[in-house]
Amino acid sequence: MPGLTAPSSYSQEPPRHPILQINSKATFNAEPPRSALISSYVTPVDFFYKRNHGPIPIVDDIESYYVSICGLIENSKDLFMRDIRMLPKYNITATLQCAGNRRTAMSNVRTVKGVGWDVSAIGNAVWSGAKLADVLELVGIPNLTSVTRSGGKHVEFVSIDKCKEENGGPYKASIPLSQATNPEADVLLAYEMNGEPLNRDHGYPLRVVVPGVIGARSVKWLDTINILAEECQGFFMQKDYKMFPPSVNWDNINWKSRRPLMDFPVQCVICSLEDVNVMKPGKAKVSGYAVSGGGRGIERVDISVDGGKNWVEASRCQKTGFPYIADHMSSDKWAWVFFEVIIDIPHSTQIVAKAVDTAANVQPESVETIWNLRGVLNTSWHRVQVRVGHSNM
Ligand SMILES: Nc1nc2c(c(=O)[nH]1)N[C@H]1C(S)=C(S)[C@@H](COP(=O)(O)O)O[C@H]1N2
Ligand SMILES: [Mo]
Repeated sequence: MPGLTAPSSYSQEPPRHPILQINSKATFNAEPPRSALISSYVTPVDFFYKRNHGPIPIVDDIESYYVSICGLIENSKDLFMRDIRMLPKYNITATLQCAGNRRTAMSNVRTVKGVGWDVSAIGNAVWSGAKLADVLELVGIPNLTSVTRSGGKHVEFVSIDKCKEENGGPYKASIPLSQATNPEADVLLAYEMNGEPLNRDHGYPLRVVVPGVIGARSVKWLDTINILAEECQGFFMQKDYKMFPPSVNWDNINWKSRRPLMDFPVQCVICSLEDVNVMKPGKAKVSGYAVSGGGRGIERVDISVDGGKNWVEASRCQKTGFPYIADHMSSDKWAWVFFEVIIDIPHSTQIVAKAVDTAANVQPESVETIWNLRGVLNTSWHRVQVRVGHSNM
């Protein structure tokens, strides 16, 4: 691999911030505490969740690193970093969310398989790089193409990391060519995150960012782009990151019966409170994040202080806490919003949050009804418990 190598052991992992809660060390999977997540509209790189399926690759020579574009196109081409940097640079604020976010809460219903994420396998960053639509145009595939002359309909991204699920082969995924060649879809080959070069954990020197789609399709440490007739046949497209009905178990599962997950549904989480809270009676702030996939915005967030019988609408917060976004205030088609409401808590109760997106999709009420054996897409109403104690009793 030109300029880029993938170690087979975990002895050369990058340093990580101590605030992260580690769900597994090798492969490294970690998320920030929920309270830290809402301290800044743009998530600092150090706090951003890290989701890996193998040891972190190492760039040993950035000058000789290139991405090969091949498959069903007339002329294959190798693009060096300087070729990619020559294309117009776009800054896209996009929220990346792992399909396994909030899996732990789903596993409380019945056992599921996968990394035990709490509510912070999500982050919002300003990604900078070339649009994939421009890159493909450079190799002779015009914008808004849904099939190439040689029959290509999908764009596969191949990394170099060594994943046990791929029998030691690299992580890979694909998206439809129509999305890849649509400039409005804002799919990036990103070389910067929050104004700094990508770090190793997040895909240095180059990663894909597919806004509005589950994180699994945003391939890090990009090595090859393949134009294919069929979608990518890799493990993470065909044997993982699919959602099954509650009736499917490990004995009757038929992977072919379901499509790979792409756009994520509407989601919201209360981050100002833990799952269980002990407090005095009085006012409390309920705040958190809300986001939807596919470029759909958030219409509103409803909060209940009586387990879901009565609701008040939360207000939307100003984008806070990160100087870099001062000049990017309007580019948030793909990004989360923060919500906030001050509520009165007279007695022990359950606080609930649910979001509605701009297509009027609402989060499902109960996690039981969306339970699935891989524990993906837990977007059920977010519930936290408060136990009110009277201090003078
Ligand atoms: N090459 C490669 N790309 C990858 C992965 C990986 O393990 N290897 N994990 C995917 C998954 S499942 C997610 S959720 C995101 C996580 O991106 P992050 O670590 O930058 O937060 O990267 C995706 N891209
Ligand atoms: Mo993920």
